[in-house]
Amino acid sequence: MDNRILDLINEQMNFEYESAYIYKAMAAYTDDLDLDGFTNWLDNQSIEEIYHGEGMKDFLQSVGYKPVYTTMEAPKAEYENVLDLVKTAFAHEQEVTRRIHNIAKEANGVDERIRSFIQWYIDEQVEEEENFSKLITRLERIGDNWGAMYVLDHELGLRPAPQKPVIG
Ligand code: OFO
Repeated sequence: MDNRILDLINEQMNFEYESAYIYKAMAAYTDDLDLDGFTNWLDNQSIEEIYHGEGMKDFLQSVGYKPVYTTMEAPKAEYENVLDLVKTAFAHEQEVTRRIHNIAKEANGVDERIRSFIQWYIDEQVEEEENFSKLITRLERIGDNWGAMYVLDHELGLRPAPQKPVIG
């Protein structure tokens, strides 16, 4: 297998774990505002990111590549408000998408096993971006209306803990 592309997957594995860390810090911010639904949603998003990282770790190990764990930056702890937080999360997901597409581009025509493996992540990113993009729209409509905010918060509190997906 092409080690240069496996290195990119290793890098992305670390970025997925870093995403989990970022969402934990975001959950700490919303918990501080007593928005329990947002906190639940972000905590579950963090678990999902761990699973994304695990999928890459499992793949690397299955092809005999020993994963390397790198240093993570301390995540941002403060935001202007919840809309600012969700916009930051959306921008983060766009960056994840860019990196995943880059792996696919590098693997294309070079290693079909890697190209096929990464397809799951390409599809997943469509949903990831859509989730945050919809939240931005809803929060922009809500504005300073805390009654409407609590309706959304209640809804986000219903997100169940994710199951480990079958990847690749
Ligand atoms: Fe793993 O999709 Fe978000 O970061």
